[in-house]
Parts: sequence; structure tokens; C-alpha cells
Amino acid sequence: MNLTTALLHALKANGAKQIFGIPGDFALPYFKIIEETGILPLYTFSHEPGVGFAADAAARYHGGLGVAAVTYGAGALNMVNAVASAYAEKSPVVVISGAPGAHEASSGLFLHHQAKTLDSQYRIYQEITCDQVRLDDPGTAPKQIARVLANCKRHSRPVYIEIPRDLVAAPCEPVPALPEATVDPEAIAACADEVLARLKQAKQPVLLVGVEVRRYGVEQAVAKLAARLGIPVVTSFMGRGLLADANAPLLGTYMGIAGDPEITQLVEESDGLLLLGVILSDTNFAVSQKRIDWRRTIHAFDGAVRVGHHHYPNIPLDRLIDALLARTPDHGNRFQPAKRQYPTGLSADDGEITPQAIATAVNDLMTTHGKVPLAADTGDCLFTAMDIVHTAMVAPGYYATMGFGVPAGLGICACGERPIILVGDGAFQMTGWELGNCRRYGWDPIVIVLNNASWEMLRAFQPESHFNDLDDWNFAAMAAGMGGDGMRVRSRRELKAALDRAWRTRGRFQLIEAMIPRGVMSPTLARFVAGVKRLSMPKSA
Ligand code: TPP
Repeated sequence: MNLTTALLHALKANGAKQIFGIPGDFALPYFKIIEETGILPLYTFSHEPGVGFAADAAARYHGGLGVAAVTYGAGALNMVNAVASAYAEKSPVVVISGAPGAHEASSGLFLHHQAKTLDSQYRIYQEITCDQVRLDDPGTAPKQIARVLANCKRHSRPVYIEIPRDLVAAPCEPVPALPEATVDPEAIAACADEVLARLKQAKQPVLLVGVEVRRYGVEQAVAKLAARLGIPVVTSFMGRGLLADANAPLLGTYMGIAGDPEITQLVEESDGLLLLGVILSDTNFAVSQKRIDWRRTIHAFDGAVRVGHHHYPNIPLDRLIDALLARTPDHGNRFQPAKRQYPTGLSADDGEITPQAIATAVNDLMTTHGKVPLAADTGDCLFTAMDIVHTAMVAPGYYATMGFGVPAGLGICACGERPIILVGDGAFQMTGWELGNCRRYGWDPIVIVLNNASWEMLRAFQPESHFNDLDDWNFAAMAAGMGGDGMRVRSRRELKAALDRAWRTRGRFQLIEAMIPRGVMSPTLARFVAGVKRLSMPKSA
């Protein structure tokens, strides 16, 4: 075994299913080993942000490790935003970067791709990963790889592994089993007892689930717990798509004043709000008009639990859920919330296309053919997704980077699914070109570009600025050259026909360019903007 194969076997043993990457001269030697051993399939993309987003989405979707492989400097530094996003949103992405060999580092010359010092890249990545290693000693490498991968999984955050190019084939022992975290069973028991006592006291307990529930693979267990406790469940905005296939008493998604008023009232008036794996981000809570009394909440996040003013460190989420389940017998009582109604039955006429019409058309498609996963970008497409039936979804709901949607959808394709990708024209201008890689891999996602020739979300906040006007690029016309089919649609009739055709056509990506008039947005975005504007207005005396 050599250094690279030891790493690849360890990645596979710990849940990686594939590698996304772009090589460079510092990375060619280890890419050669990836390709020739076939330990994990390799998918190359066109631009490093796409590599990072695809690895992030694959990790989110299949619940294992995502792997993004790049070259030193120009490659790795080109991926910083995508890895920062994965850090913020707790996605376990393993970044592998090639690097100069030892003799090159001591040549006295500046090396190509070097930013400031040879260590600049390592230091930059220290800020956006939870552990790092440079594999410059094959003797200690197995233990160091084990430590870094263990931290990636434990914290569910990106890690950084640098391989000097002269060591990729150095003999190396296999990576040992990852070190287990030590936990105190008594602390977990005490914590679980207090959580359940608080819930029992509450007149209106509610369970709010966030992204960690998927990251730590406890969706089914959480669904079971919610059913046994008989309390309603809602997801956070970021957690949209969680529990989509679990049998949980799920009401919908909490979005404060931008969301369903019944859900908002339920969450904000709860006297026993249990937040499981929820990131306390502004997008999850800022439009709540600060109505949540945090002293009355129970918050399990980042391996710790806070119950009112009590703090329990070192309580992994999966261990907490196990302990809660062990203390909650199944009495067969089931809370059956009223099912949220999503818009269906598009009237396929000559009327103009709105974001809401797109949600309706997608709902009709899923009603007929069954649910498919969604990948959404930032912009109104993300808010439009809130009107689509609750299905598995990846989206940058907190870090809110544009450019995520298309490569994230391809990350889902690499997991063997055919997603629907929702993306605005502004975001498509950034990373839409990754679709050109579909043909090589036989991927055929359905892509809906919401083309309003505008940075509409920004316009909503600042309508007077002309810089939010974009040109009309005619993306549909470009699809054929990239190996897909493009359809530009202007009416609801055309939209429905294009979606039906896209569904039937397999083997090529399907790009539906839905032309939406400027100024027309989804009802959820309209409420979100109105809410944020209202909350950010100075209070009158
Ligand atoms: N750059 C990145 C990488 N991410 C961002 N979120 C922004 C800039 C700021 N930003 C937020 S929304 C937006 C911009 C520029 C406009 C999005 O336009 P588009 O994708 O066309 O979607 P729309 O708002 O029209 O729905």
C-alpha cells in the first residue's frame, strides 16, 4: 500500500462514495493513482467552485464524506468559497490538495501557484476546515489521516489533507480504525432525563429539526422519537427536505414571518421548543421578530446540549437521541398533523410564468411520477422550493452562496439519482457550465433556470439600482453544444409541455429556461423581503 491508496481506502471505509476534482501538475501524480486503482470513482469538473459544491452536496445527500481533490494554489484557493460554505453549513468535505515536494520547497525559488509563502494555502484552509494535515511523513501518515477523518465525521465540517507530490507513492501502512470519541454515559443520561422532564412540563412542546439530523444519520431515529413523544415536528429553513421519507409527524418548515403563519405561531408560542441539530443562523431565525424565548428552549448542537441555563458539553447528537428513545416507550400514540397543502393543478394556459407556477408544475410532476430530490441555488429559486412538496433537498440556506445549485445537482447525480435543479440566471452565469460534464458521465438532471434577466433578490431589497439588470443570455440555445436539450418557455402551457418532455427524455441533461418578468417573485420571497425590511427599520420612538 502507498500513501495515496492508504488514504483512498480510508476514505471509502468511512463513507466516501466518489471523488470530484480538477488536477494540476502538483496533483497529477495522486490523480493518476486515483484513476488507476479505481478505489473510488473520479468525476472531473470544469471549475473548482463546482468541485467543492458537488462534494458538499454528495456528502449532504448520501450522508457520508464528500471528497474534493484539487491542485496546489490556483486550484485549492479557487475552491475557498465552496469549502467556507461547507464549513458554515456543517458538511463533511475532505479537501485533498497536491503540493510541492520537499526538494522543491527548498529550491530557493518562488514556485508557480505560490501565493505568499508555501504555507499560505495551509493557513488559509485552517480558517475554513476543522482539522488539517500535511502528509510529509509516510510513517506517521496513517495515524494522522485517521485523526483528520475522525474529526471530519465528529464535527461534520470540512478537513484539509495536503500531499507533497514526491510522496504520493511512498510505501505506507493502512490507516487504522478511527479513534472513538470518549463520552460520559452518566452525563448523557442526566441530560436526556432533563430534556424529557422539560418536554413533559411543556403544554405545547415542538420539535424543530436542523441539518445535523441528516449529517449524523439520525433522521429515522428522530422521526421515531417524535412519533413516540407525540409532538409536532417542523424543519428549520436550512433543514428543508429533512425527514422527507421518514414517518414523522412533520408539519412543514419554520420561516418566521416569511412562512406559514400556523407553523410560525406554533414554534414561537411553544413553551418547550426542542431544537435538534439546528444552526442558530439569521436565515433560520432572523425573521422571527425575536419572539423565541431562548431560555425556554432546549438546543442540541455541535456536540453539546443547552437546556435553559444548563449546559451539557460533549453530548453527541446520536447518543442523545439513543438515550431519549431508550426512555420513551412506544405507546402507539400517534400525532397526525394536518398535511400541508402545496400548490398543484397548474392551469396550462398562455399566462405568464411565475415562480409559483414553476413550483406548481414541479408538484404536478412529482404527484404523477413520484418525488425526486431537489438542488436549489441562492435567489428566488430557494424560496420557490418552499412551495414544492417536501422532498430531499440540498441548498445553501445559510451561507447563501450563489453557484451552488448546478454543481450540487451533479453531486446528486453522482449518487445515482436524477434531481431537479432550480437556479436563477445570475447563479447560472456562475457555474451553469458544469452541465457540460453530464454527457461524459451519463447524467441527465432536469434543470429549471428561472430567467428574469435580473439579480431579482437584490432588486427586491433595492429597486432603484440599475446594476441589478442582467442581459438575456438565451441559455436554452447553449444547451445543445454542451450535450443537453434546451427549451425556452414563456407561458404556463409551454412550461408544462417542456417539463413533461424533460421527464420523458433520458440520457441528456434537460434545461428548461423559464422566462419570468422582472419584478415577479415567489410569495415566500415577497414575505421574506417585507419581513426583513420591516425588522431592519429603525424603531420609532
Ligand atoms: N455572490 C455570491 C457568490 N453569492 C451571493 N449570494 C451574492 C454574490 C449576492 N447575491 C445574492 S442574491 C443575488 C446576488 C448577486 C442575485 C441572484 O440572482 P439570480 O441567481 O438571477 O436569482 P434571482 O435573485 O433573480 O432569483
